[in-house]
Amino acid sequence: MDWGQPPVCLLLHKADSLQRWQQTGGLHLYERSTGTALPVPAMLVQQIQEPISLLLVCTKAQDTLPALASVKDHLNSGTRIVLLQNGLRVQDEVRQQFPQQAVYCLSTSHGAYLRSPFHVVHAGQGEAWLGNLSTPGQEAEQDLLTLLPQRQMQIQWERDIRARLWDKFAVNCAINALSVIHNCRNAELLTRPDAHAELQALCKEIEALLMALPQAPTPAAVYPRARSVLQATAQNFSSTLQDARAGRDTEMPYLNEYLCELAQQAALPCPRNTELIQRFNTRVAALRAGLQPCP
Ligand code: KPL
Repeated sequence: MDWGQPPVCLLLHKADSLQRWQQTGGLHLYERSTGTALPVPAMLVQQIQEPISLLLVCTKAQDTLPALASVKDHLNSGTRIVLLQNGLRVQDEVRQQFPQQAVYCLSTSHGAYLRSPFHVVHAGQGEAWLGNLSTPGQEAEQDLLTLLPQRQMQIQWERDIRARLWDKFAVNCAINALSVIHNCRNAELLTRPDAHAELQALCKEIEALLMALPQAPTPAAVYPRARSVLQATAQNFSSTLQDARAGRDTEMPYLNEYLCELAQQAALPCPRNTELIQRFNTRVAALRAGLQPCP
């Protein structure tokens, strides 16, 4: 991927991460059989001197608010914040806590995993949608699109980004925890008969919940969406499996746990999701006990 023109700076929190970045020579991206070095500059958050005009927040959902708090003195009313997290919950929290800034979401189903720190494998061509969360219904903001890798990631403008977030949320609720329980690549949720049967039943419950939840838009059929994402990212390990294997916190409080919270608020039963969360927790504990390396 050739990132191209705009001046980009990676903001890091820890001095040892910056040192590793310098030793690694920046980001290394592997696509098919090609490796590309992207030697973008990096600095520690404490070293920022100038106001930030465009902030891409590429953290996990649970790290988003602390990451924003760490740079808040460098944001002004002209700063645009682009969020790349799974789920829906943290996006609303950011919008509420940063009313001065325009908040955008980039929702993507591209598959990617870290081979080692700062070495990223692009493991599946997905979709990418960008939209303004603060002011829904906006026409395409071309200047923002040109600052992002629009062509390389095939980013399309979305006037109703909230609907896309719900759509992706449903797909992540169907795939991510299940891939941890079966400890498998995305494709295997379609090819292993036991996993596939569970996927279908789970999709059915997620779809029924989305239909019944007052705040959710009418869902597209969840199983066909999940299947096409799994096919497109067949060789990928879901982000939740990567986190679980590496002993990191996962985004489950923002995925199936959040879905169950919404269901409970609306007095809707969600037995499959509840059981999934229990099995997921057992599996994560087992993975932690035997700490397996990153795929
Ligand atoms: O979003 C993903 C993730 O892993 O979090 C998918 C689309 C499932 C790709 O693995």
